[in-house]
Amino acid sequence: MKSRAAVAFAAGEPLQIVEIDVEPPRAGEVLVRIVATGVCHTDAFTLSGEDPEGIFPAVLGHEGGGIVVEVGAGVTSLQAGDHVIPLYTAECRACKFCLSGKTNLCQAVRATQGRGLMPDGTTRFSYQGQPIHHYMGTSTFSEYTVVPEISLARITPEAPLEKVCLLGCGVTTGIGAVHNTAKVQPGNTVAVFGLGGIGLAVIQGAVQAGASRILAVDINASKFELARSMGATDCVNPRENDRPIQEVIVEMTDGGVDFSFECIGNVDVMRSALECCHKGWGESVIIGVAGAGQEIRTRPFQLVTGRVWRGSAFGGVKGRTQLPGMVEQAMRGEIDLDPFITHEMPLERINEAFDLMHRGESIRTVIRF
Ligand code: NAD
Ligand code: DAO
Ligand code: ZN
Repeated sequence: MKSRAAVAFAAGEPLQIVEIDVEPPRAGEVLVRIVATGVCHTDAFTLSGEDPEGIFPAVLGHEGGGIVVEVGAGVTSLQAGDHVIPLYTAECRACKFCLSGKTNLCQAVRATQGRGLMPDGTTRFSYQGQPIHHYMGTSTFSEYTVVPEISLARITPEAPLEKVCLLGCGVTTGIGAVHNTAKVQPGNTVAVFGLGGIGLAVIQGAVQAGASRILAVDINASKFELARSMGATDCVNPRENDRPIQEVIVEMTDGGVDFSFECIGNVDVMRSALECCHKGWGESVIIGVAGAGQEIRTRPFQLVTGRVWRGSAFGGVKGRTQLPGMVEQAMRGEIDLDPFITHEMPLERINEAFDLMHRGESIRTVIRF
């Protein structure tokens, strides 16, 4: 079938809106009509050429919501008409990782997904006879996409897809990191570095967890108003301080915070986030994705003296099991998606969404098909 899609033909070039060919789903696969998709910093990271796994040409996009059109042979958990959120972290419920009870990092389709292919090693997308790669197993920048059954969370059809699509990445990542990775408790203090979609979701998660103080850190002061309205108690701009920001935070918080979250992808900020944690027990969670080949540094004594460095992918959330419940939470108003949606536009204007992000003017742009 034909599908309108925004294709990344080469790193560093704008996406091109073209009509691609999409093959029907094969065994274990599902054809989905994407209704809406968010545009995340990670899409921009891949498009920039910095992503070591970036492959071109490809259909990017990983924050979508859609409706099942057709299922391939052997698909049992979904049928046409089901409302779904594609998952860049699959959940097969059978691999060593899924069965460990310790991680959400299912590996069932990891190898082929990383090579921009479906699990059988081929692609369902082409343009003028030339193959186009998949991206993160989701490729939501196409009106029609093909996704493995194990990479789809079935959600209530009552949920507005143009909002809950954000649970496909940013909001789930931030809120999940607070509850599943850090396990923030009532009364804890929290510092959040980077107030994009991920950092603001961390703030929302910290409020849910009952954090007593939430320090919001960004070099773009225009982010502070929204951060405050979402529950930040203190806003800190590193550019307005002439000493390392970790020193400022340690002083503001009587020795450091209980938890910090790096939501930027900057290895120097990762160090600040670790070192602003309280001696003896403070924990820092890395969420941001740094450029290829970059490394983190600190003095080992920071860890010897009780600070802990962790990382979190998709907020530690098992998508098929937990995402439907998070959608229900959004429906009940326990997760507020509205503050994240600063812009909406049709697919034809998707490059504007990237420009807004690069200028720091948007939190999330939702693309409607
Ligand atoms: P974003 O670009 O919208 O937000 C980043 C924020 O960081 C901006 O407000 C920016 O002003 C601020 N910032 C930049 N440099 C700074 C500095 N030196 N000090 C303080 N603030 C600074 O990005 P986003 O969509 O919120 O994504 C954040 C990061 O999370 C990205 O690296 C993205 O790839 C990553 N990510 C990770 C996961 C995961 O599962 N681990 C999931 C989604 C996104
Ligand atoms: O299992 O090896 C693996 C990788 C799982 C993917 C984790 C991705 C987390 C960060 C990417 C940003 C997502 C938008
Ligand atoms: Zn698995």
